[in-house]
Amino acid sequence: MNPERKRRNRVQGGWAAPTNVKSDRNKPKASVSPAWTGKTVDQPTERKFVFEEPEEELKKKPTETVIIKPGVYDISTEPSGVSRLRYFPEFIGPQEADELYKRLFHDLPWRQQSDVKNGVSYLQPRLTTWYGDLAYSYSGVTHPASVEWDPTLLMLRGRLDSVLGLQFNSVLTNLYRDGHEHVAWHSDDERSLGPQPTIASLSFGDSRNFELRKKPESGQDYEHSEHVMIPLTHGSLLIMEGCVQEDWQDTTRIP
Ligand SMILES: O=C(O)CCC(=O)C(=O)O
Repeated sequence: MNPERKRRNRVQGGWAAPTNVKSDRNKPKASVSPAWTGKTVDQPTERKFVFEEPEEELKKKPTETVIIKPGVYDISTEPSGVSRLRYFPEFIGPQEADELYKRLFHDLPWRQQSDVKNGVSYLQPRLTTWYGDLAYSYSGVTHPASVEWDPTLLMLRGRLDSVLGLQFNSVLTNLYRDGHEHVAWHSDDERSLGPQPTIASLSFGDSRNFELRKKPESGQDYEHSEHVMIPLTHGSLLIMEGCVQEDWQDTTRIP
């Protein structure tokens, strides 16, 4: 294998106007059954409380949905509306993807930024660049506005705009240099991105796992929430739209 392909480079572009994914916010929501029931049993002389173990079904971790085929996937329809993924595993053919990978790897001004979490500053486990009309801030990192786009990114933006009919306004690129580099669980829900941003992720280099987990409803936890996994391949495109950033978190790790 070409040693450069061992590095995981991933280009993520951008944020557009809200999509026309239909919300079902006003539809009635099904009620949720309680997780366990305590049954009272009448006794002739006293009332006895009999505890029943929760049914095994309700305690089980929900299975993970794995997406590998091209298509449109509505991964949830509540609480805020439809959360939609669109996946194109071969958006860019392998030869062109090799060429684009090399150009992005060599031409972009990659930097390792510092995040701040709970008052402690640490180096991000990846390199990034940012292009956009506005500055972008998250976790104590600010990428200043940068309107002089790299030509390869500009070309890719044009292709996304024409295929998807959307006007992307910014791009955050991530370079994962080895299997230890990653992005931790988060949502791209910063106010500067506007409500229900559409995010297009283009990937180049080795495949890596992109995971989503549903934000739990009250009384539940992430361990028992729904999970979706997509092994993002060289040249693939993933679109996240509708309520994905509102109702889900994502992370990426090398398997
Ligand atoms: O590289 C990826 O696919 C995930 C990156 C990401 O979620 C982010 O930078 O916000």
